[in-house]
Amino acid sequence: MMAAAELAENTEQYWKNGYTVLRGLYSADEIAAFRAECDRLWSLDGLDDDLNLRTEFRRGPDGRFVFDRLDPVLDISPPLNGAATHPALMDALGTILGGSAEILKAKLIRKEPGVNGYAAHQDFLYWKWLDTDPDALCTVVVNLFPSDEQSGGIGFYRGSHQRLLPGPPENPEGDFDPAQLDPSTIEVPALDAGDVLVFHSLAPHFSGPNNSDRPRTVLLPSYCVTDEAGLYQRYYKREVVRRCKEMVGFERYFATLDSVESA
Ligand SMILES: O=C(O)CCC(=O)C(=O)O
Repeated sequence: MMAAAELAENTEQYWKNGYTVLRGLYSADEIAAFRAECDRLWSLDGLDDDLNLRTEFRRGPDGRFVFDRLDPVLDISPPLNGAATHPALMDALGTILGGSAEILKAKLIRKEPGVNGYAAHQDFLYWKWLDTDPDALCTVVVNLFPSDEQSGGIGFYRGSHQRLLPGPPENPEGDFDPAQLDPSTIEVPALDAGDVLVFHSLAPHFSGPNNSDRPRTVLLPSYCVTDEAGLYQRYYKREVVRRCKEMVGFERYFATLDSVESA
């Protein structure tokens, strides 16, 4: 467990800046075991199948689709489930958020060298349907390798987590336009393997491409302070239907299908 004084400082930073970094929650052996587990997961049969609803793709260095995330992941990975529900983490989250946290969702993102990052957004935009106070929701980033700006680490606009920012005029319900925020508030925390970022559901964040020569692998569980049972089940039942309805992640499948039709 973390020392109370250190955790008090983390709690203050979290509410002031919208994020904080927790250190020393996992042992070096635990991190090594999580990495080995990621290698196992990445070699499972069928991950590269376009119709696998668990996997999503991103554009790689040569413009081709590369498989970059497993979402959900906890149900097929007891070790990563252990990471996301680790007593030291749950204890720290309880203090920071001021109440007992339940897992909402969890994904594993492995950003290979050269692979693109994620445009600026606030997670809460995607969770409006939960009808929950944004202060009750957060995301945790468990870093399995060192991460910084060069390797495509996550960057934040410090202290801009007070409200949901509007999208651009042509898409007011969409992700906010980063031009409305002050670029001098951007920080990309440099993290060691095992460091844990915790960020508020309204914290505006983004990431760049991985320009390093190592994968930047992170486990990203999100949590909610709630008494409601079955939140995780509710989230993924809705998410699986959404992906099918909105055809999320099927781009490569459709491209292949079109080439078959015209052959
Ligand atoms: O892994 C990354 O680089 C960013 C991920 C992210 O921002 C998200 O999934 O919300």
